[in-house]
Amino acid sequence: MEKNFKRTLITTALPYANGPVHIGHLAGVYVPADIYARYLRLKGEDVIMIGGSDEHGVPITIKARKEGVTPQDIVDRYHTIIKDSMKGLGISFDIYSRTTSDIHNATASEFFRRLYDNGQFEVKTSLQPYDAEAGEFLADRYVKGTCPHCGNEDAYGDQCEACGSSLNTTDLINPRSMLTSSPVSWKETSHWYLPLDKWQERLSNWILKDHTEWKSNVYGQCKSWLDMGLQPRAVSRDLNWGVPVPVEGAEGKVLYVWFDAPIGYISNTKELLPDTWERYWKDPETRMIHFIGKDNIVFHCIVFPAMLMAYGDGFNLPDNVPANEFLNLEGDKISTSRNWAVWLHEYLVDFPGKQDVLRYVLTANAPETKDNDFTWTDFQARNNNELVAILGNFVNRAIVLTHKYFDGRMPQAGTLEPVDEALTADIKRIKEQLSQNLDTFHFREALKDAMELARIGNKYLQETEPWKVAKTDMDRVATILNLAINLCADIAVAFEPFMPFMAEKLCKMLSIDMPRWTDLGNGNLVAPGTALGQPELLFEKIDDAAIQAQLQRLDRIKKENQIKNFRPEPQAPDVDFDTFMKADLRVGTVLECTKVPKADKLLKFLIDDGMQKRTIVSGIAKHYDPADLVGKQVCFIANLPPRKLKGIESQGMILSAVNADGSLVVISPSANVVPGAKIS
Ligand code: B3M
Ligand code: ZN
Repeated sequence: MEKNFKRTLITTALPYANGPVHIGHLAGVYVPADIYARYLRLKGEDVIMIGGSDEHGVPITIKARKEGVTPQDIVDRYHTIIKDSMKGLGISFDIYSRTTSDIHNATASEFFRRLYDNGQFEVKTSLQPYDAEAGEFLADRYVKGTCPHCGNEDAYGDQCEACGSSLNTTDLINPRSMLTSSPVSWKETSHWYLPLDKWQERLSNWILKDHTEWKSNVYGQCKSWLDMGLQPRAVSRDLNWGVPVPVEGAEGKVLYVWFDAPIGYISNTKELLPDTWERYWKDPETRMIHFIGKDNIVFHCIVFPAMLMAYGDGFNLPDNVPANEFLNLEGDKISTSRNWAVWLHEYLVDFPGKQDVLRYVLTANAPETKDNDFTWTDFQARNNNELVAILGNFVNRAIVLTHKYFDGRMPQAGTLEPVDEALTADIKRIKEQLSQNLDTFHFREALKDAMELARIGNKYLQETEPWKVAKTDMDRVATILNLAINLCADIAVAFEPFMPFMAEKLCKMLSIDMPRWTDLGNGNLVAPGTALGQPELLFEKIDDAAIQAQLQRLDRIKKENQIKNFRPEPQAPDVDFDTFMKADLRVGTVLECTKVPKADKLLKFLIDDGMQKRTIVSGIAKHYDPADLVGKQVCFIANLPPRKLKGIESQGMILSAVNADGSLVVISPSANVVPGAKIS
């Protein structure tokens, strides 16, 4: 059902202020939301985009405890980093606030209280993990114990990070408190529950019948929740960090972070527009769009709408929730705790002035329908082969040629035929497709459409060859460059939602203000006679060294993680002493060491074993430069039957240790010994 709306409220998931934001957050939420907001603004629509930091919840208290600081210290630190870096990337929030603000506290508190007063909650009592020594209840993440599946002794109450299984605290063997390490006891506690089951039917009708147009990943997840049957959900916790439960006798209890966080959208709107905020939340002619990642779907499509229904008072429900899937990094899941991420604030330092490149690459690889992968080589290729070679190239040619033939002034189109209607028609067609893709949240496709404008520009100049025509027909050259420069202006406006920095620079070069969306393709965005600025490059090549530096950083992190997470292999079955003693282990000195041709793993050693020169082939070529091993002493098994490897007879085996990252380290005696010394 197409409805006409007067205004749009865009909300963006509030990132937890327990770490900086990374490319996964950006590709999933902030870049698409910003594209959409900027597009609507260019169309002259009434739109606000709301953001802020989610500053409550257990992960923040854990981080604070680890660092020996207060939760407020943690959120102050990351709120600032997040806010500044988002601004640096040009994410155009109308407000970026935080859930520790007074206005949020008051709003969330009032929200809960109204539901409480109207009998919208159920109270339930249950046994919860408790640390008797500390006198505190324990969140799942504060309980550690042995995983019943893999035996890892450091599994958390909600998940075992060793085997990946998700757990309940009750599953853990010998659960202990992370506060005091004392064994967990269980204590009764009461909490308020929002009976989602009560809203099941309304939610079902609203989503499954009225919103069949939602993205299939979102619709599908909602359907499976609804099909399973909704259950009451606790909206309070025993914790000392959060919005206090505003009810007498609720000391030590706070609102569950997922109850207060979405109310943050309301408090932030109030903070932005103290007098008119209700227009954006309650007027049926306002539509609300939630930009989120896939792990937040149930909270935004089921829990928060149920909260709004329970509150009443005419709050709108979201019109759409275009949630994205996840972005991986170099084939692995992005993870804050494992530092497997490209952090926005670091990117801005490593690649100054290249905000648009990241925005472009993240949009081109946006995980809109399935998980997608970010790789540094793709980043480089898209910059060099698309932004530089297609987009930058076209704009540069058009402006340089105008300087050459018309002294940098926008020419009046010539009077003679042909007028190149095909190009004009193409631009109109692309604009339509682009608008439609933006309207339906297909931003990857939309970006391709915008890029198509640069492609047809290049093709046009290639085909019309104004540099040749200039010898005979300046009237025609005027037509060509008039069209080309106008196309540059079309490009500025078409790309503004995606690459606002480039778009602004381009407008400056064209000496125009940013055109409106309606004017895209109208053929007179730059008035004849306008003095263009000097042509500047819009993009520059990214060299291999910059990419290598990023890959090396990731390599280092991977190694660090492997060492941190290393668990030795279980011990092998016993071997009897006599059998073991049969192995003749010796020390020898490396006389020569060379690569084995056509075998990338093998090194050929010539070893002085005290009696003779012995050849041994060893599979450690990936881990050593052969020259570095010459003169070293190594340990080897002397009495293995000879074996042929790549045609070379190997007389023994060199001993190496296998490190956490799979690398091999040759075993040497701690001081030099005579070649041939026995190891016993
Ligand atoms: N902070 C979870 C997340 O960052 C949560 C979103 C809140 S949106 C109201 O994934
Ligand atoms: Zn496990």
